[in-house]
Amino acid sequence: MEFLIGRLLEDAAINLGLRDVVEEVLDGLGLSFTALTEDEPDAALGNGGLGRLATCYMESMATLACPAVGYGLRYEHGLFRQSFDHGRQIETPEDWLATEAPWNFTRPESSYGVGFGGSVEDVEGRPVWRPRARVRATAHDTPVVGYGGKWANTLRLWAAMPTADLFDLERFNAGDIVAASNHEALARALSRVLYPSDSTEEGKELRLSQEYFLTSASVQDILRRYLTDHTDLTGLPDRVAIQMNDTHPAIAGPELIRLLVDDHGFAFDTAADLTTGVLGYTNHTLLPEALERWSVGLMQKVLPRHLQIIERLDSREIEIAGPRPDGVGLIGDGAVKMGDVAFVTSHRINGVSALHTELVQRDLFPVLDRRHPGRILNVTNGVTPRRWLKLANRPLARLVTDTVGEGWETDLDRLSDLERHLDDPGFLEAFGETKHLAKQRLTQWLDDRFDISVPTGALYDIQVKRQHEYKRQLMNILWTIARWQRIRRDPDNGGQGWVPRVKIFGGKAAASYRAAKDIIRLINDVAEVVNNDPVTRDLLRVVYPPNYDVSMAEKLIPAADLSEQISTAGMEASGTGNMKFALNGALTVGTLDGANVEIRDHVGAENFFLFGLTADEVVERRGVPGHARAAIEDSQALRDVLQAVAEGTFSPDDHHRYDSLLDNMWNNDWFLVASDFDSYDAAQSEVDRVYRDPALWQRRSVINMSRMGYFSSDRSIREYMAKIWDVLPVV
Ligand code: 26Q
Repeated sequence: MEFLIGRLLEDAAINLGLRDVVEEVLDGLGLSFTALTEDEPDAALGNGGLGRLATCYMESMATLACPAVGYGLRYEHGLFRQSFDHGRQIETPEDWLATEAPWNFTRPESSYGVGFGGSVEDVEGRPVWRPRARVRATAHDTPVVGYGGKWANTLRLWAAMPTADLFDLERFNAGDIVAASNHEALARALSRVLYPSDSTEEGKELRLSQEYFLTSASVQDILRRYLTDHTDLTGLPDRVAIQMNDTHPAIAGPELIRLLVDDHGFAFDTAADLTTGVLGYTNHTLLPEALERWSVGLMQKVLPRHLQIIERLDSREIEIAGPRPDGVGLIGDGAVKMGDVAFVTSHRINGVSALHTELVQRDLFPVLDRRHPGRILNVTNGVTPRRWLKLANRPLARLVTDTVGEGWETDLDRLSDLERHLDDPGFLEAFGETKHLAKQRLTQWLDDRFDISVPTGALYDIQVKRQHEYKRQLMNILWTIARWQRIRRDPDNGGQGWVPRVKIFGGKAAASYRAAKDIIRLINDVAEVVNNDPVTRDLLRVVYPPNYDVSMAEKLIPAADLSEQISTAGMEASGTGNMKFALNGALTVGTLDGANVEIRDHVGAENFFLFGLTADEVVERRGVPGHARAAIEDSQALRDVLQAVAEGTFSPDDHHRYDSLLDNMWNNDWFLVASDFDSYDAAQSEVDRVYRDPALWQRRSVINMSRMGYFSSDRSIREYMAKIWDVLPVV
């Protein structure tokens, strides 16, 4: 459902080996390459990590010559644009299609009908679905060029159009004009807008219809392609693999079974076996509110035939794996559980980091895992080094080539050669210079774009990601307040001075997510006070540039000294920003969560600022009544911070602005900000200590970068190819 693409021009130019040539030619014409690239809209057809991962994987598949099509929706409006009004988030519609899209190739010949609603009739003992409405899906293709330019794949995005077939016309002629135009309204709505909620359940009929529209068009396209070269559909699992990106397309199982049974005459069990052989399911979240469930009533209304198939799949699961405990099954509490549907229709289910996969096994699918042992496996996420190093950080990429030679772009383990230069003063100086340059580029941009001025000589401490309580931007800003209070109390820190810090935040909150929006406002309110305080100005700044997107990430990440990966343990499935920062030489302050665990294993515990409760301790602590109150009462620093917020220090015009946030801190604190605060504070002191020793910091920075080879998305894709898809490169 999501591809968070960003801009493509420079990416394509790099992968074709033409970037510098293009720049030179444009120079000769008096045109600026940078200005040209910035003319391209940043395509944000995704919310966050899941959509960006899909895009990195598309790029890696093209680079590895793994023949693949990425299927998605051509949303007219991508993720909303974020701006701030007196610190409050305002959402406005995004308009990436407003300008001519040079990457778009419309394929009117690739077009399919997708049915909705209606009823299932029994025709001579066979079920026949008679949909009430039909919408056409038309393909819009974007080429995805692999590094080296030897192979390209296709990103195929479906646009919804009203059907002009007899079906409508009959109704129209019969005088049912409203019903006939309902199709038009449905079609226009289907690919109109991306659902802007990251990890929150949206029980909307339109969302289910969007999911089915994407899935049906894609599965039909896959069968059509297969049948142009083959006649026997029993060979499907040997030739086709479909990987579901979370449960958003989980109706793919029932849909493929429907097409095999209803259109191609297969027996149900054969169809189900073929389907399971084809499908794989990647889980990206454990948050209960993000696990998709559709009420039986809604399923009956929108997809009556699929509901029958799901019921049949449910009985089949018992036939295959034997009697099962009460309360287990694809349908429960009046709703279809899409995670369970995805599980039983897939031959492999994977989590996205080692810890996450363990939790998927233990907490999400304990029963299904026991009944179908060996289906769950781990594929740790990765990021493409082409975009996230070569494109985003050209000076550093050049230094890498000068130091380890050519070819690291497709063999990221080669970064380990950097460690041989840990005592080479020439290399270290050049390495330091690349960080300095990145900071200069960033400050220049902040100044040009937002009129924000920040010092370049400070520690750049960055947290950019979607706003969500479990990611704990709140802990970060509360700590920033503590820092401000300390500097004010003792401006020269007992004679040793303060490490100057620039605290940078970025990220959008779902429009309806009240708590996340309160936190955004608090960060902006704190920035207003702190940045205008003459006592602390040179030592502490808080910056929140609005509308964080892929292009902004490319500017921020290279400039970071410190990467904030501070989620409540057990809640961040993997994280991928954590990998991008470390690849650009940032050190991480983080919890034992998601891929942080593996990053720390790779870079060495001594090169990672660890703090906080473990995932098991988090579960235990939540069971302790009054844990938040106790933690606050134990922490002088946190008490002072909360008191300042409560007194209206950052909201002088409205002392009650943060009442609900504070009440939640004292009396609930599900995400354990209070419990982890002192431990985070200690880790931040250690950050200061190491940063005061530039040689030590730089050594750790080089080590971090040099050990990031494992986190290339090429490694992840090779694992999918070998362990799930059973496919080899075609070049
Ligand atoms: C569901 C129903 C209705 C509307 C929207 C949604 C919805 C949309 C997006 C639910 C979830 C998402 C996105 C989830 C996501 O981005 N997960 C992230 O996936 C990354 C890639 O694996 C991980 O690195 C992150 O840890 C995980 O949070």
